[in-house]
Amino acid sequence: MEIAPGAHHFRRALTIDEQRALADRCRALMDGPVPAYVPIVRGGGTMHVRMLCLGRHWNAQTYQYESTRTDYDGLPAPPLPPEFQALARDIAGRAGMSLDPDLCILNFYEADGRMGLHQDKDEGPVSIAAGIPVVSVSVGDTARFLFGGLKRRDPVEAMSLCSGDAFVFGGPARLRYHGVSRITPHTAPPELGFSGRFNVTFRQSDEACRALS
Ligand SMILES: O=C(O)CCC(=O)C(=O)O
Repeated sequence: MEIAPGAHHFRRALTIDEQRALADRCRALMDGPVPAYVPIVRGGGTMHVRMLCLGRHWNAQTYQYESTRTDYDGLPAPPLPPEFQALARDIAGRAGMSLDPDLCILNFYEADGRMGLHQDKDEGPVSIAAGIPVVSVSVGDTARFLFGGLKRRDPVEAMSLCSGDAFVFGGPARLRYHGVSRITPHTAPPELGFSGRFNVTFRQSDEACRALS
């Protein structure tokens, strides 16, 4: 469903088996040798998610991507698995867009997890000007997702992102503000056997744009 020009919400884009496989992979990565952590942003605030970046690390102090986590433990960002890239390409294609992701941010939200309204604008001017989309996939508890306009104070639309949903925003929607105001606990499909919410977003950097041109 296109909810605004360039913004698409796909309900249950993933089957329950695909959701389980994605959650298992996210958990293994987040508890792996380069573990997820709770970032502290440059204003000093603590984020309300556990985060792990793949491909390159998004530095919460400089708001830039880098190869090692210089704002935390100096470890290198793990590579982006090919099956994650394939998933993101496939979902972007369903929205009629093209994405060759080299960046991925995994977030895990506990029951009290949230994320303030923000723009995704650190992937580079070329990628953003081209409207290359961000592809977001969610598994687990339902989130109240806020989707605003191009200015922070523009009105926001609230929608539920449920387990298996995908959300794509590119083209004229690429810089729209968005965030998560709350998680509804105990809404994950019981077959998944966990509570909390994984959200995976895929992005394409200017370096990846240049490598393709
Ligand atoms: O969890 C979500 O649905 C949104 C995540 C997000 O906005 C981000 O990672 O930049």
